[in-house]
Amino acid sequence: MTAKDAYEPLTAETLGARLAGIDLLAGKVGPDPTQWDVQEVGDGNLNLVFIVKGPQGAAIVKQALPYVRLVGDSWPLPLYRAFYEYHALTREAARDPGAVPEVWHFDETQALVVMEFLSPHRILRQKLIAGERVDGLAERLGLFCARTGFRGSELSMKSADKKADVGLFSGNVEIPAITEGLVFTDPYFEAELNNHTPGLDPVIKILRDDPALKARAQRMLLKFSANTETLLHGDLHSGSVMATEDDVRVIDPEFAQYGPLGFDIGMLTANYLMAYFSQPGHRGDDLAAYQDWLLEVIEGTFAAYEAEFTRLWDNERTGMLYPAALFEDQGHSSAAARTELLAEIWQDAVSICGIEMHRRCLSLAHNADFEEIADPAIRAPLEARNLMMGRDLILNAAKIDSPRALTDLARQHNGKDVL
Ligand code: SR1
Ligand code: MG
Repeated sequence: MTAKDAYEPLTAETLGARLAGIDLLAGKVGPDPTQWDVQEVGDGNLNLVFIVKGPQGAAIVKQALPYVRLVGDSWPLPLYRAFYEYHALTREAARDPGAVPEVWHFDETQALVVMEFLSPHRILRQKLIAGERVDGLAERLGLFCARTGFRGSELSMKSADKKADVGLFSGNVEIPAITEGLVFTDPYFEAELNNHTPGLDPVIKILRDDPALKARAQRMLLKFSANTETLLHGDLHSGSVMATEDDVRVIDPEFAQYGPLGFDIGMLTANYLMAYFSQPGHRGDDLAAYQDWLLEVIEGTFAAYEAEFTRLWDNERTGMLYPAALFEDQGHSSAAARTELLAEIWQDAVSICGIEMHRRCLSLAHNADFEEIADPAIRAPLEARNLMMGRDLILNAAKIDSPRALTDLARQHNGKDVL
């Protein structure tokens, strides 16, 4: 296969013959494609994902499809998302070494990325559903959000470089449009692709009948679409993280775009909270201890974020923002400015968190935390707690002034019978 060949989706049967000429893949897996064992394992919403195993090792081949896999070819989606995923992966690798899988090959025409096969890693969401703990999870993802956020912004980057990169990523229109619709807008009216668990209607009515809530969500959409503070992962939920019991990697940044610093950590927090609220549907004996651990992960993630952001502020503040020339060189501490900025990032994260909690129960793409609770009579009351907490976060973000206040609120909602 050459870069000039027209795009064609791979199959497990054709992959060996078509990709045998990629030296780095053959070098990792073995030179003879007839010895490759290829399986298509994609269970996400968008792409083909193949595990390729050979006598020398294994690789992942991820290929974009020209439509949304979850919906079918009635929803076309540009192949260019593979290009943005590739460029996001290279930036994340540079800004937080070791955080993402190694990329071995990129083919723009075929919209495919060949990368490291992470093993024995599993998708974090499945581990949380299974009640498994991951050592160092909070620290690792707190560092990831702080490093990619800080180092991808003009706190650190030269403005010319950052602005050129904003230009590059501004070509990614259709993928952010998914987030703009599915995440920020669709939950708050009867959008065509929405679905929800039977029994939730009284709670949904509260949300959809509240213009103040809708206005807050739209205010966050304005920030999301208009702020180019940093390069976001853009889809940092627990399905975009792979982990063992003590190693954590971030995958799937195809939703990468420039946006507000608080976005990634806010979305991640929502997914921890959905893991938290769904736990009674998955376990009995160790329920309270496991839920406590999930809230500790949230607090620990923000603690790691703040500590790393502060370290980078003190040591890598080389961009045009908050320059030492204005502060330290004048004998003025910049600590208060940093604290104020961190407070704003926190506020954005809290609001984004609430919105993400809503969309995963009301919009198109639900998550397995709740969906794997087969009985709607068990699922609905747990989703109702999640929805009401999301509402609190959006409406009262300004009053929730710390990660501890947020986890206290989660405990309160977890004790309420909403339906
Ligand atoms: C149509 S895509 C639905 C969702 O899957 C991705 O993982 C994103 O979260 C997107 O919103
Ligand atoms: Mg994904």
